[in-house]
This record gives sequence, structure tokens and C-alpha cells, in this order.
Amino acid sequence: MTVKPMNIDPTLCFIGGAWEPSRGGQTLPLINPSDGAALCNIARGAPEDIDAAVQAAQAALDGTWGRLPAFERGRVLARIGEEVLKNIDHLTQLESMDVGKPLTQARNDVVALARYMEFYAGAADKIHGETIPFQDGYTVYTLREPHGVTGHIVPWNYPMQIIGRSVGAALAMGNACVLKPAEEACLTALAFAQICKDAGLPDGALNVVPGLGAEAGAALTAHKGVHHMSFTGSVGVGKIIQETSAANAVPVTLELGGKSPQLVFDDADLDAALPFLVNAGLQNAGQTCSASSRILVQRGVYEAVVQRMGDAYKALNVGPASDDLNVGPLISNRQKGIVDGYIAKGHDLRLVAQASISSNAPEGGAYVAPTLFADVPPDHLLAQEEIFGPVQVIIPFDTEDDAVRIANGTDFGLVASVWTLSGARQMRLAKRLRAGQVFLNNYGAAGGVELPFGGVGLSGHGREKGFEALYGFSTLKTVAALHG
Ligand code: TXE
Repeated sequence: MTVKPMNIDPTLCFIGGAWEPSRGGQTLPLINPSDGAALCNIARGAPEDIDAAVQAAQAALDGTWGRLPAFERGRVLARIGEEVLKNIDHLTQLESMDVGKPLTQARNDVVALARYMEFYAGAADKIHGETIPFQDGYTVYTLREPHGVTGHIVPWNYPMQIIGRSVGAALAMGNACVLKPAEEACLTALAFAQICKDAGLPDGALNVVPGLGAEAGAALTAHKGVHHMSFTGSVGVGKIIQETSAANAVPVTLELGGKSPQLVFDDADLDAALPFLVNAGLQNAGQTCSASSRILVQRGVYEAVVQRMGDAYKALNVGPASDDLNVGPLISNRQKGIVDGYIAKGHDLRLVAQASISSNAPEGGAYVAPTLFADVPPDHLLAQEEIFGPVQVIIPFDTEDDAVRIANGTDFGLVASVWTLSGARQMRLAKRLRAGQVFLNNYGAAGGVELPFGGVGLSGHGREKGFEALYGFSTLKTVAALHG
């Protein structure tokens, strides 16, 4: 079976450079979020497939891939980036159809995937050890080396971007990867595997085994041949992965989402802020780890912000991914049920606006009307828990100290942003906010692949993106020679 528009058979796993059916002989249905209909079947990866993939990765490390000089690894990554861009239309359509993402947003994700490959292509031969002054008669130096086999468990919300940032950095450092994409959206992961092969990535350097989290994902995490795990997904599963990896003393990188605030002060440039306040909450229908789901506004501009954000919500167009409107469906009707449940729990709150859903939206699609609440108490459930849908809450504050207390008052700490024209306040808050990334008078810094990314608290630990990721995907060896 072939899924158009890419020439891939999604019922197969990609192991050791070859396409093969799951050893368990089973498949799973993949659902189109825009209409709820079955899109195709995908392989239901079994523990035996994971085992074969880990062995193929180890063989790559022991073979061609492991011997390739750093600059040659970089060249392979550069070619992968070029192939990604050559296939931009196909990948855009696949990601849009699979995730329910409006086409323009899906296209941005393909561009980002290519940028990750370019960035890590250039970085592959720029990271190195150092010499250490030591006692007379010794020469001491360090070698920066790959962990070995790296496991990558990826969610469904940004498959291409998350594969780009984690697999890109891991390959740049010379690791061999086993990737388990999400059961809800894995088509671009498979398409990417073929692109890597076409671009000349040696067999086994990247293996892709789709399947269920509790089966293929759990088997990968527990496999003793895996030397590093990176995971993006829910807090609950992140904890399981950390525990399981701890049993094998394997290092983990966890990226677990957040409740990221934007702080709007009385002196903010509201015209500049407005698009960021809304878009940062609604991109990918709010299913973004770094979504800005809390908007904290100082009293002097509070009602103006509430009104302007409300107007923006009323103007939103919500509909099928292929119609390329502002907001598409959620990934699944299960996710829709969760988000609708949260909205219902806001019945006691001030409802500012709820967007309407296009009459063009098919009946079975996972559509949720973007919903904006105001005057929300900072300790309200909707202001504390990650909703992962198109819902934002506006919270008033009086002083800078209040704003910091509210902003830091959740268990998460992924992203925060500050809107103020006061340079001194910008500098103070950049230090005081508990987050892995702080943006001043913007949100997300244009998604730049160069910017290290990760969280504190329940948002996880370890850093992906940028040069920093290369340290996480490598280990340091100290060499000391006594030569007299
Ligand atoms: O995530 P899961 P779900 C959050 C968001 C969302 C919630 C649930 O709040 O509403 O999580 O989403 C694999 N061992 N985020 O259920 O289950 C699974 O197959 C190993 C935030 O989809 O964590 C998939 O590949 N792996 C987030 C991946 O983990 C397991 C993105 C994520 O699935 C496993 C997604 C197991 N036992 C959800 N169980 C972000 N940070 O961006 C599942 N998986």
C-alpha cells in the first residue's frame, strides 16, 4: 500500500536501511484528524523490531557510519537538508494531512527540518575536546564522542521539527538513532527515513519503528543496547522513561510541555504584542509544548488587551487542514474530548470569546472552537494545567513582583515572554522568570533552530536545538598520557 503524495508504504518499518514488515505481523489504523476517517494503516512495531533496529544501529556504529569523519557526517546531513527542501510540497501535504495542521504551518515545519539539517551539518566538525595543563611528564586531553545508539521517542504535534532537532543533533555527533514516532502521526518520519537513504546516510544510522508507546516505545526505553534516550511528550510518560532509563543508568533528555506565560506591562507596545499574544497560543491549534496559554496583563492595559484579543478570536477561521485556515482540528477526537473537558471546567470564568467553526468542517473531525477566558485566578485549574488545545487564559496583575509570582507559580518552566519598553525591567525579568527560554518583546524568536531549548521543573531537563544540543548527544572521554 502506498500513501500519496509520498512514495512510502506506511505498513513497513525502516531498519538497517531496508523496509520490512513488523515482526509482530500487525498494523494500526491512522486517522485523518480533519474528518475522522481512516487514512491508511501503519506498522505496529513489536519489541522484536526494536531489537532489530538497535542491532542495526550498533552495526552502523561498528561499520561505515562509525568510521566517517565528522566533516563527512556534516556533508551527509547537508544533503539530507537539500533533499528535504526538494520534497517540500510532498512533506507539507503529508504532515498537514496526518497532523491536521494548516498547510502554511506544515510548510514552516518542513523548512525548519531542513534548517536543522543545515545547522547540524555545519556544526558536526566544530565541536571538539581540549588539552588540559597537568603535571610535568603528562599530556592530558579530552575527546568528545557519541553516546552510541540513541533512542528518540517523538510525539505527534510537530513530528518533523522534533525529528530535526533531536535526530539531526544526534547524527551530527556520530550517534546511530532508533526513532519511534507517535502512533497518531508518523508519515513524515517514514518519508524522512527514505530521504535520508536517498541522501546517502549509511544503512542503520537511522532506523524508524512506528507503533504504540506502551509496546514499541517501552521496548526501546528498556533496551540495554540503547545509550541515550530523548523524549518529547507528556509528563506522565516522561517520568516512566526517566525511571526505566535509570534502571540501565542511561542519560535522558526530557521535553514535557508547559504553561508558558506572556507578561504584558502597561508600557508595552500593544500593536507589536497582539499578534504574538494570540498566535503563540493558537499555533497548531494550541498543541505546542511552548504554547503560550497564560497571558498576564497589568491593570492599566488590561481591558484593552482583553478586548483586542477577543476581537482577534472572533475573526479566526477554524476548519480542515487542507483549507489552510488559522486553526485546524486537534490530532484526535480523544484529544478533543480532553480539551472540551477543560473548557467545560471554565464555566465559572469570564468567557471573552469563542471562535466559530467553519461550516466546511466535516462532521467526524476533531474540531474545538478556540476559547478565551479572562479574570482567571492564577490557581484555577485552567491556569495551572497544560490543556494542549486552543484555549488561553488572561490573568490581571498589579506589580512586577505580582507578575513574577504568578508567572513562576506553576509546576512548569518552559518559555516566558515579557512585553515592556523598560530595558531595566527586561533585564530583571529575564533573570527572575523560571523558564528555559525568555523572550523580550517577542515570542519564540522566530522558531530559530540556533536557540537552545528545554525546560525546568515538570517541563523536563536537558537542552535540544542550537549548538548546546551537541553536548547532550555526546559524552566526554579524558585521555592522560604519562610519557616522562
Ligand atoms: O502523549 P504521550 P499523548 C502532552 C499534552 C497532551 C498529553 C497527552 O498535554 O495532551 O501530553 O498526549 C510514546 N513508553 N504532550 O498521550 O503518551 C507515544 O507513543 C515509551 C506534550 O499523545 O506522552 C508517543 O510517541 N513511549 C507534548 C510519545 O510517547 C511511550 C507533545 C508521546 O506520547 C509510552 C505531546 C511508554 N510507556 C503530548 N507511552 C510536548 N511536550 O510537546 C507513550 N509513549
